[in-house]
This record gives sequence, structure tokens and C-alpha cells, in this order.
Amino acid sequence: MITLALSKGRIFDETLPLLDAAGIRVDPSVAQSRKLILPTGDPGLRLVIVRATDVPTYVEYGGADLGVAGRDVLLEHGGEGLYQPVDLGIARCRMCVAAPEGFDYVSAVRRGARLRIATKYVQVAREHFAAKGVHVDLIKLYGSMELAPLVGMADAIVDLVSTGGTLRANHLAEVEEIMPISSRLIVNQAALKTKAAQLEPLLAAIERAVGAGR
Ligand code: PRT
Ligand code: MG
Repeated sequence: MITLALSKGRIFDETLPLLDAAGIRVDPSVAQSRKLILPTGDPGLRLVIVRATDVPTYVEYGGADLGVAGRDVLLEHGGEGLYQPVDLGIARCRMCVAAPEGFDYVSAVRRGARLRIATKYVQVAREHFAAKGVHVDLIKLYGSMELAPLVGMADAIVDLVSTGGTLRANHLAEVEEIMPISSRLIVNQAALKTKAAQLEPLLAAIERAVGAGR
């Protein structure tokens, strides 16, 4: 049995068509169920539903043989013990620095100001500002980063942006793009050897489905 870890929401919704193109049917109504282990049309493949940030942990420790995780999640997790064969090109967005409309980020950076940055992505933020030589105090949050500058807790945030609607609704503006983000297939390195006979054809079928969609 092969176990694939997915998170509910956009990753589940965008992975289903890829599985379908790879010949694996998943009844989309299972998304509404509260079950955490879901069957697929392939009796040798089941899905487990976990939090997006937990997908690399399940795959690293063998709770799942493979999974789908955002580049953002993988960068924070570290990626030890994970083979990352294919960028699925799904759940696309970008990692950005955003600040209140009217905040002159460029000149604050030029002046060498010390900035307070609120984010869920402390690893990515630390590396980004260190590479630019910007001094920052990082404030770790687990959600609703947009609020931090509005209540005077931070000068700027590092967050994911897709439509930009959330920033606009909170009078924030993107001031710098850090990197494009999409989701990748991740595979447990030990399973790659012990379950090669089942995993290799599945990986090949998913890679073909991704290639066909490009
Ligand atoms: O939401 P929850 O707390 O349950 O978990 P999660 O946020 O970890 O999961 P989920 O499903 O929201 O995100 C899973 C993955 O989708 C992330 O790891 C990203 O790789 C990817 N992704 C793609 C996004 C977005 N687009 C996105 N827009 N993840 C989050 N957002 C959020 C963003 O943080 C911001 O709050 O949406 C808001 C901005 O959206 P716009 O469209 O208003 O710009
Ligand atoms: Mg979310």
C-alpha cells in the first residue's frame, strides 16, 4: 500500500486533476468527509489528510510515502530525508514583503533602518534580509500577519500573496517579491528503495500528467 499525504483546500483541489490525469480516480465528495484516510480508485494507493505544514513531517517519518507540499512549507521544514522529484506547478503564489500603503520601504532599507517584520516564514525572512544586509527583528506569527502592521506591532510582513486581495483589503502593498512559490511532490527516501516497484510507476505517471498540463 502506498500512502499519499495531502492537505485540504487548494492543494487537495489542485492535486486531484493531476491524479486523474495519471489514471487515479478520487471521488471529489470525499473532501467533505471528516475521514482522515481516504481510498482512491487504485486499491494500492490511499490518501491521508493532514495540515499543510505537517505534510513534510509525515513523509519524513514514513507516516506517508509521498506528499504534496508548498515550497514555502518545505523551506521552513528543511527537507531532510525528502526526495523532491517534481515541481507540480500547482497552488502558485509568491512570497513577498508587504508594508502599509505609503511606507517608504526602499528608503528605510537604504537608510539602514532596523525593521520589525512579522511572519510565519522566519527561515525564509531571515535569509532574505541577511542576504540584503538589512537588520531585522523577526516576530513569529501563525496567521493573520496582515494585522501586525495595522496595530503597530511590525513595520512590514513577509507573507504569501496570490491575488493581492488580502493586502488591498488591509491597506498594505507588496514592496518586494522574495520568490515564486508552487507545490512539489515529496517522497520518503527509504520508501523510494523499499517500495520502488509501486512508487516508480506512480511517480512516472504523475510526472507525465504534469508535463501534459504544461
Ligand atoms: O489555512 P491553514 O492554516 O489551514 O493552512 P495553510 O495556510 O498552511 O494551508 P493552505 O491550504 O491555505 O495553503 C497551502 C499552500 O498553498 C501553502 O503552503 C502555499 O504553498 C499555497 N498557497 C498558494 C497559498 C496561497 N496561494 C495563498 N494565497 N497559501 C496561502 N495563501 C494565503 C496568504 O497567506 C494570505 O493570507 O492567502 C492570503 C493571500 O491571498 P490573496 O489571494 O488575497 O493574495
Ligand atoms: Mg491558509
